[in-house]
Amino acid sequence: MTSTDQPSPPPTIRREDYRPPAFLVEQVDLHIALHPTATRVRARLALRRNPAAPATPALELDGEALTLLSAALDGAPLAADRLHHLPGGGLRIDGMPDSAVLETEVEISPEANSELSGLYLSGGNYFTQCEAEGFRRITYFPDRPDVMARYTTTLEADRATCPVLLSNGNPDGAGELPDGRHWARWSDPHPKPSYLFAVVAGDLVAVRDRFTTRSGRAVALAIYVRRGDEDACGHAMDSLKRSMAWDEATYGLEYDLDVFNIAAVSDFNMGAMENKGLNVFNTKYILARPETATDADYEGIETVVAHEYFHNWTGNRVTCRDWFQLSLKEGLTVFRDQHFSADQGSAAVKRLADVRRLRSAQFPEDAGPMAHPVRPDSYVEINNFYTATVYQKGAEVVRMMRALIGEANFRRGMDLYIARHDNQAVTIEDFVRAMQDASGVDLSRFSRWYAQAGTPELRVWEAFEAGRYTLTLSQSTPPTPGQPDKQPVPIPVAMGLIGPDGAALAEPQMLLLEETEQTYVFEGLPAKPVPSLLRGFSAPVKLSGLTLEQLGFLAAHDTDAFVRWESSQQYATAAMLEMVAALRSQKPLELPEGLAAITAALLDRAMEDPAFAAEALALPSEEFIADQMAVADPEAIHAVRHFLRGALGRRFAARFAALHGDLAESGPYRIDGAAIGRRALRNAALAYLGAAGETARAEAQFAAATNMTDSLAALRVLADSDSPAREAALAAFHARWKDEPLVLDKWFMIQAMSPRTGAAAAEALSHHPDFDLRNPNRVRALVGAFAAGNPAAFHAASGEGYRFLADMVIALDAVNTQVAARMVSPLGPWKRQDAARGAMMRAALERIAARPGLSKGTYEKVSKSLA
Ligand code: 0A1
Ligand code: ZN
Repeated sequence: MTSTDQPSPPPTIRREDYRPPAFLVEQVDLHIALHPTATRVRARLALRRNPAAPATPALELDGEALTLLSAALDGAPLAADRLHHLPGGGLRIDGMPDSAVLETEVEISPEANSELSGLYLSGGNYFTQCEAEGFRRITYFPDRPDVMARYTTTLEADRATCPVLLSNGNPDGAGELPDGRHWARWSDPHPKPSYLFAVVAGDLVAVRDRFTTRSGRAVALAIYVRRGDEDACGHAMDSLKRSMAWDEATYGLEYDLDVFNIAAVSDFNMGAMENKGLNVFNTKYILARPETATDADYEGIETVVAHEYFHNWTGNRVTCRDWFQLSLKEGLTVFRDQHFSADQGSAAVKRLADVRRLRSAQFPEDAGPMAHPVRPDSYVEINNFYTATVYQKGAEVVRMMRALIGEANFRRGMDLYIARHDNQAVTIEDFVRAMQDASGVDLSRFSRWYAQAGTPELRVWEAFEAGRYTLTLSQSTPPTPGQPDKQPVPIPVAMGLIGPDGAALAEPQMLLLEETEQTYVFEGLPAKPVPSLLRGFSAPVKLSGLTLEQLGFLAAHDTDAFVRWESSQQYATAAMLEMVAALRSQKPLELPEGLAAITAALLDRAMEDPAFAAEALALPSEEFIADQMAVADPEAIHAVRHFLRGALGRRFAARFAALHGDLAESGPYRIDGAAIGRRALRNAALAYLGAAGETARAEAQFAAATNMTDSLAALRVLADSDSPAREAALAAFHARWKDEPLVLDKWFMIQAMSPRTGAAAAEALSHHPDFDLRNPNRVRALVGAFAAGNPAAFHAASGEGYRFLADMVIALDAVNTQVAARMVSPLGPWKRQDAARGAMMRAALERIAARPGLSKGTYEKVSKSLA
């Protein structure tokens, strides 16, 4: 390459290029001698030619950041002319027989691994992360999910610093070695892909419990944490046992090993990982005490513990053929964890939270430069596709499938899927086929949901004459990158008709909109009904066409909690968009009386279901309003929302104050749904009072709080205020919690998301001694929260917010490329901003793109954003 040549862009991997592996691995025996800078990994692979693949003389193995010490085939050292190092770090071995035993030894440095993929050190302890392609950073291997093998793992380390030695499967021996070292052997009877391999070693303590499966298998449960955190594992353990029982009761799926271990680590790229028999968790999703964790944290723990446990069948026993099939395990498993959490408390409130999340994370993704189908067609870096589309939209697609074929057929379909494909690596088509075969329902058209990106838009028209009500529904899906033209998708629309007095005028039913437009006729109605559509959010679409009057009516009268909530949100959205327009033409802002009436009605009924009331009282986010505009106006949106919160707070001050007083907690702290709902409503009232300028209550609550939910809610109000108590409260919080990393994350996050924090203040926080670019939780708490959760500051007209994010991405890309690439997302939708902001966002992207040596993950995000 001459000096003027650009390095060639990293290759695109395409789904259509899938080829079965040339060789399969039957057995893997690993011996890992742990050392911070020089860990030795010996691997013995029993290989066999794959009868299902065209014969090739060479074996290719993936490898990355490995130093090869030796390689032997069937006991004989491999001659140099048969062993070739490949450009990406892999190996090629020529002249392969049909079956062979390959033995390699490599050296790796866990300490040098800031990528947190492969084997790394965190707080002096060893952890691994192998999904998606981290196993190749531990040993040479065909590191792809369709190579499933049985593993034994022998670990060896210093006994004093590494008393705990864990891997997948069941324990299979342990003993002493000279020089203060010891060993332990693990053996996993179930064939698995390499991405489910795990090792945890170090000075950790176990919190233990037991579970007996319904067929009588005794399972020893353990959660490994750092000394001092043992008292913070109760909720995680309880969630695990409830998950195990739920999967037996709901799907007849039992656990399949003698032990189930979880280890918690504070440096982790994601939430948690479902390694076979040895889940590894971000501490954020394990540790909780009332003083340090919020109700949302408790709910997050329950959900993530369940999610990783459920992967044991949907992901591990039946896994993915290739990474394009990621939603096969992720969409299905999110569907399962959502269902589980709904069963634990209020299903309706859980559904609102899930829909809110889908809309805030997935809808924007589907409308932006990285839009992709639930089953993508191509990628550059697979780590960029652990997305809200693959996870949350994937779960919605499974949910719709269940609605179409019915619950009983869905259960039969799950049984068939697992019976057919246990111990196989399969595709999304295999899953759909099982559902189709079990139900007899043709799902070929439905499969478009997996293939087509973009959020379908559903429109409603109505006519009423002489007792005959005609409802016309139409759909269209906007173009997305690489997919200019879309076909209609089958949309299940759960609905009812409501009469003027609020009574149902027809039985609730499920319409199926399969074509671009369909008309449904209802005869013999006594009066013109209001249609209640998409009950329970029966499809992940955008609905429009109802009038403000109808929305107000539904918010007050519908029997479906989702439609009541949705209608009040849609009403508020419409009102806020009008106010943004008013503000832009220099008109004074006023509290819309219709919105005040909806709020009054919500307050009247608030105590019937406090959790629901808290959700319904929250105004749509600034991001959501921006998504409804052709060209966003972050300043005006922020001003409108700020004004409205203040105006509602003032109008209903007495009622909010009464709620806040009445809902004061008495007795011990509890984390059941009722108690969580009461705290949520009480803190919603506190926030409205704060918005109206009344911060005395927040000060008192902050001083007296005995749980983190109340403490943080009060701190948020103070942080968003111009009260003199703001700085003192932030300083007191820091002083009290400076040694609790998960709480310190909250301290960063509150400030990052506060409208009082400008881009310059966020930048200043990145120089705080407690900020750490190597800790993904801390980066998400400051940089992620600022860029995604503080739109007014991020989109500051000066461009400082964009510059700060670009600086952070560039710095991060040298430390942890996965986290760096994730942080690029907020710069993506530059076409949705005005010309000046759009140009500055582009400039920030171009500055990142121009960096020499950029990782392929960050390159993919930046180049697709610029396209
Ligand atoms: N399978 C995990 C998600 C996960 C993906 C990648 C990771 O490291 C790069 C870690 C976890 C889940 O769905 O929970
Ligand atoms: Zn998952």
